[in-house]
Amino acid sequence: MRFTAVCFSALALVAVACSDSATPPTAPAVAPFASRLASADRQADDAHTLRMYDSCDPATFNAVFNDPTICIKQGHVPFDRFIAELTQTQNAAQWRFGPKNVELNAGENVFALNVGGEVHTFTRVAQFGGGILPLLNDLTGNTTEAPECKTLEADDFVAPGALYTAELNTDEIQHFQCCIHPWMRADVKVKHLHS
Ligand SMILES: [Cu+2]
Repeated sequence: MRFTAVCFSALALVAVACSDSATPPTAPAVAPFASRLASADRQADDAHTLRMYDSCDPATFNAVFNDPTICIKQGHVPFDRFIAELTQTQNAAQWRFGPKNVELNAGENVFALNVGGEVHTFTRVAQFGGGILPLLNDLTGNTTEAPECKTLEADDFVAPGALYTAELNTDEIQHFQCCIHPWMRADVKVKHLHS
């Protein structure tokens, strides 16, 4: 089955990239996740922070990949409905960055806090495009992969409850997307102080 093979290998890569040890995956306890998220939420400055949302249903997502760590927070969208929504609309509306537009100064940091149950990335791209999972690219019409998604490093994968930091450059508009779910997108506009 092409989907399982493709996604399993890509997600296995994510799992390897996020883990320092070769121990087999075990279901993470809810308490560490909740406390990690609470601590990251306290650090987050709302004016500079986007949140990364999803609504994965752990029972069905984890069963598809036979991996209890794919989705570690209770969401409401079973895997088959996620695929059906993508097929019909090229979008899974609850997988998103919010807000989608932020205005900040060049040189400031923008933070992305993962409040979902899955791993996401917050990757600056010159142009929005496909990510690292061919099936999700195909279903959402993102047939050209964003080159920045091909050079991700281990610390570019943002675990549930984790806070990712990107420093803004001077480009007037900077595009950020998830390289796993390429319809998750946001624009940061850089303010011009002296115009
Ligand atoms: Cu994502």
